[in-house]
Formats: sequence, C-alpha cells, structure tokens
Amino acid sequence: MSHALIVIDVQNDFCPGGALAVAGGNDIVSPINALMADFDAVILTQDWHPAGHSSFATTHSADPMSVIDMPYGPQVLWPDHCIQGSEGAAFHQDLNVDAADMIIRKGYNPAIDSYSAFFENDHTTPTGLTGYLNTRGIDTLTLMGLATDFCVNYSAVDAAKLGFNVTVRTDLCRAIDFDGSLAAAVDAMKTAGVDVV
Ligand code: VGL
Ligand code: ZN
Repeated sequence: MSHALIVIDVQNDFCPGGALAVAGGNDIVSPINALMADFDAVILTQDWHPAGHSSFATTHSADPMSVIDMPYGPQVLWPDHCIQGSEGAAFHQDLNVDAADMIIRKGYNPAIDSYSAFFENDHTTPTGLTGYLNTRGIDTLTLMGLATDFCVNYSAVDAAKLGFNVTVRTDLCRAIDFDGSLAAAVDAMKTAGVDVV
C-alpha cells in the first residue's frame, strides 16, 4: 500500500483577503505541513485559470454565485480568482511547497471549469493525475484543503470512483458552504465510499 497526501488549492485567493476567500482557509496550512512527512508522496493542486475564464461571473456579465447552464451541466459563476501567474493563484506563503513531489494545475481550459484534480467538470477530460498515481503504485489517498464542498469534494468522489481508497480530513479543510453545498458535498462523498473524518 502506497499512500499519497493530496492538498487541494491552498492558494491565496481561497484564503482570507483573497478573491474567493474561504473563512479560516489559512488555519489549515501549518497542520497540513506537519503531516507531509508521514506520506509516501505529496501532491499539491493549483487552480489555474486564464483571464476571462468561463467560470467567472464577469465573463458573462452575471452576478457572482449565480448559476448558468454550460454544455456539461450547471456551473456556479465565481468572482475572478486564481488567474494564471497572479499573486492570488500563488500558494499560501507558508505552505511547504518544497515538500511536493508533484503539482497539478487545473482549470486552464477556458471553456470548462475543473473542480476535481482528476477530471474537468465535463467528468471526461482527464488532468493526468490518475496516470501519475497509477504509475507510482499509489492506491490510497488522503485529501485536505480548499474548498471542502467544491474542489475537495469533486476530487474525492472522482478518486473513489476510480478505485482509490480515499479519506478526507474535514478538520484540515474549510468550506465555501453556499446554498447547502457543504451538506450536499458530505453526502456525495459518503455515497461514493469516501471515508469522511
Ligand atoms: C474552487 C470554486 C472555484 C475550489 C475552485 O478550490 O474549491 N472553488 N474554483
Ligand atoms: Zn476556480
């Protein structure tokens, strides 16, 4: 059994002061760093959107947090966030990025959002992470990071569907919790067979 830690989107824009701030997002950084040495591999994800991304409310002249129908299904429209190369897209300054074996970026396709570390929101286009984990013989994953109800949730559900043993450490996640999204996410993860602790 080879066990990877996957740290989801611990980036400035998801921390207090950021464009899509998640309350308490910065509180999880030190405890995440402290866990890294316990794993066979450490993987970080980085939300990485081009300016004018289709998940941005400004792109559609719509209100942030409104929902539109995209060809792949409903899409929440977010404030502009995690624009490639910006300070908001950078990892939190205290995150131990040097400990990462692998950094996987997602959301770079202008037409499709990508909450999950495994597939874009069409649930079809792969990011390549599955191949990376499989070729390294990793079968067990512990996930944490931001935000519980979006990128952590989608990543955990996809990982479980792909056959990995998946644990989500909710104490080391923080949620956006918009319109019941946190409760729905916990349900979805449990239904998919994720160990939500
Ligand atoms: C996320 C909304 C938009 C996340 C990313 O990291 O959970 N949420 N982009
Ligand atoms: Zn995003």
